Amino acid sequence: MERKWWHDKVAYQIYPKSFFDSNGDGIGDIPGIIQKLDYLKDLGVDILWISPCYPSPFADQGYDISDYYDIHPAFGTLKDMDRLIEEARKREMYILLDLVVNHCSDEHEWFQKACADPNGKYGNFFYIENRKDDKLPCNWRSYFGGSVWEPLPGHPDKQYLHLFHKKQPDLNWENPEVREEVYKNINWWLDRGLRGFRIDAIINIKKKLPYKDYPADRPDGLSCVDHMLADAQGVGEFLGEMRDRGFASHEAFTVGEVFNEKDEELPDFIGDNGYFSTMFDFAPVVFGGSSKGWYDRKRITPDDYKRCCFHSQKRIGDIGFLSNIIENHDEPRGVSYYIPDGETSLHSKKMLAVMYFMLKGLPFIYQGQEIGMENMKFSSIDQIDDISTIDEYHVARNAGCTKEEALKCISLYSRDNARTPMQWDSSENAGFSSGKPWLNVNPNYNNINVKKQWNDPDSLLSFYKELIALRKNPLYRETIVYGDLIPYLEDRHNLMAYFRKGERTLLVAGNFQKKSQDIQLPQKCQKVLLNNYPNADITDRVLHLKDYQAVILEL
Ligand code: TEU
Ligand code: CA
Repeated sequence: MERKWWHDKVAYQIYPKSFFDSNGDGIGDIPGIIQKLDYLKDLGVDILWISPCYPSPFADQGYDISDYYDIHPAFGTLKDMDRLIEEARKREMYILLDLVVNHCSDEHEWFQKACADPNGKYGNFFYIENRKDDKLPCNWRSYFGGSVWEPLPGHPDKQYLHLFHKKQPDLNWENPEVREEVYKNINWWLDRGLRGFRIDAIINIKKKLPYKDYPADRPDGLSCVDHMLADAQGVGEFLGEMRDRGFASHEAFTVGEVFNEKDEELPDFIGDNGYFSTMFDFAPVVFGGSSKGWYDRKRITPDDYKRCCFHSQKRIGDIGFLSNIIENHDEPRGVSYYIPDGETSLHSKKMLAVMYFMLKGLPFIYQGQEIGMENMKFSSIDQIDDISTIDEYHVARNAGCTKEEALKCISLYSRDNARTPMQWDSSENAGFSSGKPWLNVNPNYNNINVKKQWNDPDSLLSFYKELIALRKNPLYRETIVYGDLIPYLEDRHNLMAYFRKGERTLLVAGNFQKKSQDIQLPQKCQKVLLNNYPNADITDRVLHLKDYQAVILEL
């Protein structure tokens, strides 16, 4: 694996709408991000991925873009974005934006023009089909529920394809003119000083054509898009072209949101000169998923979590560099999800942090994760904004769940868990906004906030700072960034332990339960590098781990 400038960095995801509101309208904004850059710098992060902040009707919270060359006025202006890029650069930080090009908004002028003249140039920017005796071209189910086909506005005889929401029509990547538009946009942003992109939902750009049905997997007679994607060949041609025509000239850093990739494709995706610099490891995220819906999902256990991480590490080997996460804006809070119910504590939160952060790869921190923000307690479906959660609620109800059962399962997985405003301090609205926040603040903000944790050496935030500092410590950087990952005592229940072996040998061990357990050390411990307890109890090479204790030892 070729070494890259970004391998030893730490990345951080900002969901701008919920990060920091500088003008009291209840919506986080770019000037708000600029005000918090020093906080992020002091935390130690280098690369900032900012979820979409382009003009958008917000049907899917900005993942429905109506202009790729501007900023939504609620977030600020292009000038603000230029200033953010510049202020970040001064602090040796790098900005990534979200590249959302599987689809645009139905309010984008391309789609408006396609509706005005479906047979003209822009009709071919989308997937538009004639309607024949009420039979749909295929039975694919959109990610947010219902058929992927929707009547084309103004043309009852035609319909268009949307794998996501009906306000997110899919762009026709088979049309070279569409691809040219995408590359033009990529270069336009890179010319402005942007360092790169997080690439949204990219596997979806290749459709299996001509349209055909797949086996129905729910009573609605529709079939999850995954079946079609598994069957579609040739996404690599588009991705290679995008790399060469879009990313290459500026050596942009890119992180792909890739699901469903095949093993043999990994070198093409993130090997040397891959389509992307890196991609997220979603193995723990998708674990337990059910084609029936969230209500049928299997909850991940600590042993499952460990196996997912180790499996990904083994699979990727030295091919490339994965990006590791415990949460993002599409997922529940990691501490509420990966730690069994009732066991969330400062110790267990720190343990989870150590476990994922020390894996080989690029660690991403999602806003609020560093202070241990938790899932929201939703008491009614009316408190939910997210379209995906609302759909899953109805899926659960239609499958026979009571209101309470449906609410319980969507509360566990809802994307809104991660989208509640960032908790800065204990003042009104958690210091996020002086106005009414667009989404309710989690009422636990008095206990969980940045201000409270910043000067507390025992806080989760201070612990994250230590973890980041360790990754950058010249004595350990080489081993933490490039050392091999070798699982230790892999089959031990509720223990996650692995070596990082490079210049030095480190042992990372976490007791993923309240009950203490002992492990035999293979070698003498030279030094305790990090510990979520004041002491590491080691006698005769036996390490005694307390309730959710995690340590990083140098052997
Ligand atoms: O997510 C892509 C994706 O595959 C989602 O369907 C994901 O599985 C879903 O959010 C689970 O509820 C990306 C973005 O991260 C997401 O926020 C967008 O909604 C989606 O693309 C469409 O742009
Ligand atoms: Ca604002």
